[in-house]
Amino acid sequence: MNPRSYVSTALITLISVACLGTGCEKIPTQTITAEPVDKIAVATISEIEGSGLTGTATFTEVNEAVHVVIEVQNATPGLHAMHLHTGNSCIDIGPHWHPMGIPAGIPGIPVVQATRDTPPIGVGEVGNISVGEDGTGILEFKTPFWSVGGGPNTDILGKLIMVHETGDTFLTNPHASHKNMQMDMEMTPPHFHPPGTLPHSHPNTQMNVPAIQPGGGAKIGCGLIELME
Ligand SMILES: [Cu+2]
Repeated sequence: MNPRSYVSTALITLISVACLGTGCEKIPTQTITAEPVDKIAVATISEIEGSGLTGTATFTEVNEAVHVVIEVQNATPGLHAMHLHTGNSCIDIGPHWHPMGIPAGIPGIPVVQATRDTPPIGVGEVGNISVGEDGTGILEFKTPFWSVGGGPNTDILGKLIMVHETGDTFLTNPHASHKNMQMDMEMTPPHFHPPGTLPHSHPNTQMNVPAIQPGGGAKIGCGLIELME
């Protein structure tokens, strides 16, 4: 036996022993999973304070952008603002997610409308979903400003998707911080609540609730964005 064939025999023996120890089936499996796979995150949206709203959101990362499909049911007809919040759960929702501060882009431009040339006011300012008379609505868009498990300025995993009772102007961020609340109060016209009614607790079909207001009013639905298993 020459030295080269001796080495080959030794290698084959080593691989054979490795197969005995770990199971040969694992070797081809590892090769297959090295192929890139879509990263998909999902959120199940549940009602807040008896609104009755339900919904789902899916986020699929494709070619450095995220394809988003958000569906809601049992909502009041009209526009409903959606934001991403940083809290731990729908009980502890925290402020809007704004890793780059507000405004990071153009006031009035939420993520759903934003492009690289016209960036959103903030990456947590999703947009307004339009709900029909049957109480359902679908919002579908693609954005380069989010990722599924990417860097801290883009990663939507672990954020909360929040649905509000009305549309948002996306000109300011009323519940991100005290500083922004101050800014919003200066820019927001007075919002009238009749005696005996709770602020922001009414459905937006009533006369005294605008179709669009800064922040979108009361929170009516919430879901945690998690990686799909
Ligand atoms: Cu919000």
